[in-house]
Amino acid sequence: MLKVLFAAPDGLWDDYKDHLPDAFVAAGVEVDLARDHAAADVDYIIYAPHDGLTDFAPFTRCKAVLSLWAGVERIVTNTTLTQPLAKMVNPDLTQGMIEWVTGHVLRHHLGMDRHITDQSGCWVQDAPPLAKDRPLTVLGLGSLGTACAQALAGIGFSVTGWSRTAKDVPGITCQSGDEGLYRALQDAQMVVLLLPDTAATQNILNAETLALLAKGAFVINPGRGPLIDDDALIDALDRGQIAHATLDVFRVEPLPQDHPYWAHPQVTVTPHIAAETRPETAAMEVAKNIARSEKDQTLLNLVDRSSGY
Ligand code: NDP
Ligand code: OXD
Repeated sequence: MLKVLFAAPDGLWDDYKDHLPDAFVAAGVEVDLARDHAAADVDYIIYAPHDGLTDFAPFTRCKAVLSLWAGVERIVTNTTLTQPLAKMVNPDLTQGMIEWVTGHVLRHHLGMDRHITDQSGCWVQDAPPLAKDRPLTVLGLGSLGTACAQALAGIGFSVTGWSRTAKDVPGITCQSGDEGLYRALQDAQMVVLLLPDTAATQNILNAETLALLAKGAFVINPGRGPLIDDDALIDALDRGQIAHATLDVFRVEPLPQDHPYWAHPQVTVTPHIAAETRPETAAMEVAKNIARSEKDQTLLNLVDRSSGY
């Protein structure tokens, strides 16, 4: 019987302990699931960032580490981790992100705040443009970025997407590489960040790249905090180069109470809730991947250590 270690914060054990056994049965693998297997006995590790497990070296027979998170920046740089690492991709996670991104894009596109907060009796007919006249850029065309880009294009937005490698996504103008970044950001009225946090993506939105956007553009970041140079963003907000930033992720989480983002009138903070990994379907993904590994099939959603995601 396979020994699977659940190495994640306490609260997640409560969420997963009933779903995982059912998922293993459905995937046809016999598993002894526990939080306290001896390291040398462990076949697979189900992992979410926490302080309890930082040294992977003693897990000598472990065949793979399966992340419950899509973003793997807190584990991929761990030099003791030599086992294959799979990130979380899951339809519920993707759907959650589509809903969060679409909602916040439409809020800004339609100028909803003005009408929600101003009910003073002043009748000013300032209709928003149609989505097709609102150039919008999604940075990152992975599982989440592509799904969001296509959902927004489906509403009618004129969507450009940017990725590391060249892509061809129906309905999306695709750009890649350094030059592509400039083309993707130039005159964009909204930018959605769905990049991983790697050495190559940190501060990708900085004073120089923010200046490429159309004046009064909107920034929406459900990716990771370090993608944005915070000082440059606040400066761009104060100067009106950026009209509003909706931010779900931060360099330090929870976002400290005295962080300027909380008090800034043109910033909306949401507490890292854009897309949540749902235990029932995430358990199925993990079990499916372990079953694949046991059949000597390549793991799905393998992290490439050299690119860091
Ligand atoms: P993927 O790994 O599937 O996709 C990442 C995308 O970013 C790919 O298109 C990749 O390009 C692109 N990329 C990476 N590095 C670069 C670079 N240097 N230059 C240009 N493009 C680059 O990730 P997901 O779509 O699954 O998730 C994206 C991120 O969303 C996660 O890493 C995580 O940080 C965040 N997230 C946030 C959540 C929240 O609740 N706020 C929930 C879940 C995820 P290429 O296609 O060429 O490889
Ligand atoms: C994730 C996240 O990476 O929740 O899954 O941010």
